Amino acid sequence: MEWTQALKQEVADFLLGAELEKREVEKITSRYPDLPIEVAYDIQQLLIARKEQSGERVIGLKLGLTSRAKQQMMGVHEAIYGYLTDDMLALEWEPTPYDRYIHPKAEPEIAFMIGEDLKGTNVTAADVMRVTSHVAPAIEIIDSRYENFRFTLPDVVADNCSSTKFVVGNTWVAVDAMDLALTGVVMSKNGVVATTGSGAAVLGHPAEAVAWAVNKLGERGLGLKKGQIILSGALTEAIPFVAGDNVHVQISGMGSVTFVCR
Ligand code: OOG
Ligand code: MG
Repeated sequence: MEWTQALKQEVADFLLGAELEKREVEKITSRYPDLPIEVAYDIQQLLIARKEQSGERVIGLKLGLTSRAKQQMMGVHEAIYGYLTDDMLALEWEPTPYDRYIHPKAEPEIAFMIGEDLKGTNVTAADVMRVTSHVAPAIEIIDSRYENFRFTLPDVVADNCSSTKFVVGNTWVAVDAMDLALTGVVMSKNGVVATTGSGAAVLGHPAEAVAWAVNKLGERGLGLKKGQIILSGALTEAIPFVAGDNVHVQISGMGSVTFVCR
């Protein structure tokens, strides 16, 4: 079949509609089983363009499915990237209402603050570390628009990688002060430990994951910009939460961050 611009736009608007109306929809590949991954990234770009038209601003990038735990949980074997907008940024201690979500889950992440533009197709983890000014602990809230949180790789890419909210801790640490692979993480819900992991869970080193995304963007002539925030991917599996829950993520050497849902 032919993926015309009009069809890509239709799919982008379908997913945006699901997000706005907070309802689950059938995955795209049920109707279009041959959706190529590159077309899925085109749809994602159109979806982000719509958000920009409605006043949202792109402030960074997120990686997804970078750890074996997440890949096994979702039944896929490749990493993905999507965009973060200003509308997705929640402040720590500022509770977000549960009714803005469909079926949300929380993930512990490392946020990279990018201090210089970075673009290319041979970018290494060392390049990423060089342009990263600081890192901080973060919590990403994912909320797939698909029924039962089930999808294939092209589905989740088109859906901007399930993104909906994120919170970044307020202690930013110089990146050269950290061994990001050995860094340990503990995620708790309502004071009870839920998952544990380490930086090495993310493609061996979180900066490797970011380098992977920069090279993928490079194939499209895109790159990272100074001032952007990059979430390098969940360090453990995601946990569901409900109204009234709080999620706390502690990362050794980086302090902690809390997300509150009301
Ligand atoms: C896709 C997004 C995964 C991560 O950090 O691995 C993600 C999903 O699991 O719905 O954000
Ligand atoms: Mg994530």
